[in-house]
Amino acid sequence: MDGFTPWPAGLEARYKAEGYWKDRLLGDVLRGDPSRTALVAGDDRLTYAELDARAARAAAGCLALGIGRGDRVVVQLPNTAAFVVTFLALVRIGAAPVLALPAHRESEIRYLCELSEARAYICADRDGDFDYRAMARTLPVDRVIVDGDAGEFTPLASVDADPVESTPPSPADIGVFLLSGGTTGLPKLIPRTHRDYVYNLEASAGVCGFTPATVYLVVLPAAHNFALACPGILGVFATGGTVVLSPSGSPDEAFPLIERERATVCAVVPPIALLWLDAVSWQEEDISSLELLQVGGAKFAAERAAEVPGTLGCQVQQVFGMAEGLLNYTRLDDPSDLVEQTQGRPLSPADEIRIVDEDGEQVAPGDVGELLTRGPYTLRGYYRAAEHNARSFTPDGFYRTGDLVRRLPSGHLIVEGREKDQINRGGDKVSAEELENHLLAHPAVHDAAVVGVPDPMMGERTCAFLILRDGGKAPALAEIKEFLRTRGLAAYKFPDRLETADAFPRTPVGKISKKTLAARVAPS
Ligand code: OOB
Repeated sequence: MDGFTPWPAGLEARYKAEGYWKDRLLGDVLRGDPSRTALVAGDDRLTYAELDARAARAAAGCLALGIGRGDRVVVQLPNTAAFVVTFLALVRIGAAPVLALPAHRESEIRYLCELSEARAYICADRDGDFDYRAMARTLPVDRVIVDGDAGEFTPLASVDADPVESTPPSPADIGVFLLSGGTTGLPKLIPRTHRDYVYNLEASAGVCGFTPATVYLVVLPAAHNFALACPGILGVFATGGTVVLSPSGSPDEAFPLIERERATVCAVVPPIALLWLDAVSWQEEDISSLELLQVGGAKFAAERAAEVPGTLGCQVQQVFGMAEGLLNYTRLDDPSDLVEQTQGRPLSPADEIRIVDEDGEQVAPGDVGELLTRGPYTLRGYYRAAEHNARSFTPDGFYRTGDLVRRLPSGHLIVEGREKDQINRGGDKVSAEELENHLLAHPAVHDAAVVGVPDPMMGERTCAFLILRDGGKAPALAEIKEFLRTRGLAAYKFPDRLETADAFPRTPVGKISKKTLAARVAPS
């Protein structure tokens, strides 16, 4: 597989011998009782047998279009049954979905199509005012498949044929590509093999106590690793429970679904958890079925975590994960101080953790340093990114997370900050360099530096410092947003605030000091 960095043979043998990697495939995760409900989405209510049959027909339909093993397909679908069926169909025939978020726009999607040399792009017809079909017309792919009104393109409903036998993929093949949060000018693709992702979702389902009685409400984008496989949709399928899709995490949409479907588990980012903690006082729905609220993607404050059981009537679990692999969970039987104050401990006994200083030396136990990790479900290299990989991994294959953590004697990690040049906007990741590059294209901008500003709801918001060209007039925030929209950048990456500067403060080695810049706008 070109562009894929395999695990070394010694570790591969170990992960197999110790039972982390089994010969299981992502296409075989539907393990529930055939007559039980697997998926509830809008008006769709599918049993395991029905979902299996739909996936088999869609898989045959893809094969008939010439999509098959080893192909990549960019998938950009919202939380609908079509997403689930499409995902299952592609992984069954060994075509790897490249999972874009519904919020991505031409800048991101074009790059994903190019980098992955996608055979097809599968999208919805619209998202509110935005027309995916208009965007699709300019993309470098031979085939566009549209869920809904397809216009001149292939309707997703027509990707349907009588099931046929096909050669299954190998467990060592790439099963799915996830998107990295990114610290560079362009997003990176994370290849996840069938066997590592199956381990990821099965082990997660074990730690989170999923059973056939689990009713899992999806409020985050289904294409995000957290909602998909931590344990997520796939973890539910592997243990025989029911998945319920919500279009969003808004209490107006999510609470009625919890009440109606008697949902037991939900995964959210901190801003949604904060919203729910407030919303219980005015929402009238009965959400007493909820047993577990998983919170992750960004730091969830200990004080707020402590409020969850009393206010929402369920257990809270902190999840510190990454699309690159490593997952940390607080355990269901952890004492409350660990659940509230830490971001959990590694999922797997085979996860290796190093916490290092700037010179790469391990810090003293309990000290803060950068988290490095390797293990049976953590990537060994981004896809087709040799140069970046040389910086992102140690010579012995540890992934440099860019997260600053300290470790308690129990093994639990506390996230103390970040070293990477990224803004974590309520769980949505914004690469400073990517946004800066777009800002630099604006005619009034001479130089740009993007930093995070603390925010009570979002954790951080995005502030762009601009040095203007000689005599230039400072553009208004609305104008900059409109400019970025025309450049096809996803809206969650737009700055929330603009500041101008005459010069940027520099570190002793001459790099822009983002710390100094951030301090200028931090609330005192
Ligand atoms: C999840 O995945 P990504 O790939 O969107 O982002 C990973 C990064 C981490 O490196 C860290 O910087 C941050 O997001 N992060 C957290 C956190 N969870 C993630 N920072 C502080 N506290 C936490 N609990 O965000 C993700 C993937 C799987 C499960 C959950 C989250």
